Amino acid sequence: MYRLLKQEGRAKRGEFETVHGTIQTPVFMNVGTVAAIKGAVSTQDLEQIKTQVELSNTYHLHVRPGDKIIKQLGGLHKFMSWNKPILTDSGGFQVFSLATLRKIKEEGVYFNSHIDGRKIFMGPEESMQIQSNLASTIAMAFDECAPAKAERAYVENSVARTTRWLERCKAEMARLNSQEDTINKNQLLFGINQGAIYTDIRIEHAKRISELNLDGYAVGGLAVGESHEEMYHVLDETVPYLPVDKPTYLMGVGTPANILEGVERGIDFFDCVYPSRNGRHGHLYTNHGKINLFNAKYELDDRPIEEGCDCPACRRYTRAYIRHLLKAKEMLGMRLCVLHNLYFYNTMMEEIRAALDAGNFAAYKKTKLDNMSHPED
Ligand code: PRF
Ligand code: ZN
Repeated sequence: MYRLLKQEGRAKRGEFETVHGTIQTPVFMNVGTVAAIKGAVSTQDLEQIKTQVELSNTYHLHVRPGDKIIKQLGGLHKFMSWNKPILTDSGGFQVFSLATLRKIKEEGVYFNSHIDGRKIFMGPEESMQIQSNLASTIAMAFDECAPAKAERAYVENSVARTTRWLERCKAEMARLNSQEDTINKNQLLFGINQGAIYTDIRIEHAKRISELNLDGYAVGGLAVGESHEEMYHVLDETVPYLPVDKPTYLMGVGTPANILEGVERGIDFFDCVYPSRNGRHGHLYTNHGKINLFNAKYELDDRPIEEGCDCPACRRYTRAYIRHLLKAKEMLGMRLCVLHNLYFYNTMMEEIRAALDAGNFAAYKKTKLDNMSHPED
């Protein structure tokens, strides 16, 4: 159940109640593709860095260790010891970005596993069955994410098929949720809007999927090579056609600036690998822009990554020390950097919610963007 608590322009402040707890939105989901946050971050850590939702992937967990094994072990929550909400992506996007020798048919996608090359078939029903075995809080519909530069005729066909797949996902999810041996009989389903940068296709599709009365709606197919301006334009045109009383999710986005622009355009949920990936490379987010700890100027810097930051890295350690850990390839270096970056994102979302509550999101956004574009030194 989604409650729209407040609106400022199109920006939404909401609350999404699930069987695994209530999610305050806007929210940034922390990515744990294979049921692990990269950078040796544990679920105990997640509890200390204000993580509300963990995100895992259907495709990866199906390939290894196998969703049937996770089901036998009581589902993903129990398996990874995380009792708050989990969203699983459907496999659609990962099949298109990772798998080889792909063949898309009406029934689904034939491809080879990126781990051992074995032949796999995944269609809407298979994706729902795997996600039901994983027993995530929110399952994503099985979609095709067409390349940003795809031709109009290709996108029209692809979106029409994605709509038919969505209807099959909805029917299969209803069937699975009513079965005796299903772990999470309240599993939720989010539909995914596609259409590349063709706004008329996007709008038609948004209207069409809104009629299906799903639990939430994602905007997919963005941040796949188009410009930021094109992405913002698609959101400006499309989000108004998604139900305002349901959560909206911008998949795989993005930088702090992308998130602020997304919130302004009515997005509730975000996810991205940037904070964890950048952290593993020593690139750290601060309120004065990104810093690279490998830079020699931090060799004798005895300040925390960010003055005033309450994350596990900044509470105890200096830039000089974390830089040393990174250079010595000590795992602790990466870990502290990832913890800081996720804490930075999660804290920014908290600030966004507070600004929306107070009715000053526009001012908050401007200040945050100004600060981030002015380096400290
Ligand atoms: N579809 C799915 N997952 C996704 C995307 C999509 O289009 C994207 C696009 N940025 C990221 N993750 N199912
Ligand atoms: Zn910090």
